Amino acid sequence: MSVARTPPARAGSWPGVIEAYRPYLPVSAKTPVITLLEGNTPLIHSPALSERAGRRCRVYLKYEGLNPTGSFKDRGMTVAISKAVEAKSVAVLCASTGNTSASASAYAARAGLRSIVLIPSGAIALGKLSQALIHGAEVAAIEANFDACLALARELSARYPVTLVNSVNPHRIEGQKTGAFEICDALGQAPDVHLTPVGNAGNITAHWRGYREYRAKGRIRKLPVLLGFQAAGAAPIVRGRVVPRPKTIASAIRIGNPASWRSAIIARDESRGAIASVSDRQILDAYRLLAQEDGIFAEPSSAASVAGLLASAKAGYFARLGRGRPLTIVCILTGHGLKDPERAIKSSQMPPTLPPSLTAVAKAVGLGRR
Ligand code: AN7
Repeated sequence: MSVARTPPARAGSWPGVIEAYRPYLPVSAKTPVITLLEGNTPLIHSPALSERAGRRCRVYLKYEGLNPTGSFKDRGMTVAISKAVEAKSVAVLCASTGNTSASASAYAARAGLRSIVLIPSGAIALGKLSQALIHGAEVAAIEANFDACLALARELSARYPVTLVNSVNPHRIEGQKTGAFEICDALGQAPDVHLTPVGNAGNITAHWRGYREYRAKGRIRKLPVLLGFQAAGAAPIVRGRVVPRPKTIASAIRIGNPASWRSAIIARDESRGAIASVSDRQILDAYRLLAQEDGIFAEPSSAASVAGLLASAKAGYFARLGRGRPLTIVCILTGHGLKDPERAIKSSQMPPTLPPSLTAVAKAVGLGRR
């Protein structure tokens, strides 16, 4: 019997990132495609941020929270899990600040593989934990931070027959570069500036690879400037040294020793960009601004790219870069705000509890008298 390619899970126009970008990915006719139809996320124009970025700036948000498990990780996971099945693996393993584990456990469930996830105990957002649990992963909460979990996961995968699906698995990076492809396809060119949060630094590595490959294939002419943003309390690349105890409310990027450190620096330097830090206050301000002015709910770590945009605008960066030319700017919103409902509630006023009285309700919700 020949190994048939798994047909798309739903008839329709978008087949998922492997079928959409097959010539660019490490798959063959023999690779079983495990997909939840990830990718094809919207590139949304932001009037609020365009105005704040400055004259002649057009800012777009790549809303990766609309992927099947709510983050950009699905782009890499469809490739990593498909390749794991092709290699006859029966179990996958990852360490995670939450989103990787959500994605790995969903795609593993789809493929009929076991999944094992190591998370820093008490340090991941509840939505992400709920995903790993309901998809049936073996979840181990480790009394250590993410960096220690990743070291443990690497060691386990060296000693036991499990496939590591963190972004140290090259198939993850391959899949994640499709984010850059989609941006170019939507704009008809590369943006001038591409801003992204940086944690383990897989995504900035992947995006840079995507842009370079698209240029090599003649799909775009110029390359963007890449700006990466770490949280100030978890900014090893900015400081130039490992942060043993990273601290930030942005739990997804609470990482002190990024696996793709070196390739992030290459992306930064080759693109003539920068990797800088933003404070938790700046991250939360950007988080609320996105929700309240653009109607987009992204998780706090995602808002690091927008915090970076606002700080760069304030510092006159775009004015200097553009010198009167129009600039197209893309911020990656890596994950959905619903991943972390606790943070949204903490960042807001709790609603009042009222009797079912017309006048009391009208008064309390600001409708006043009539
Ligand atoms: C929402 O899930 O590392 O720089 O274990 O969840 O490619 O690591 C998540 C990272 C940004 C940083 N935004 O991306 C994990 C994990 C969100 C994230 C990042 C993550 P990388």
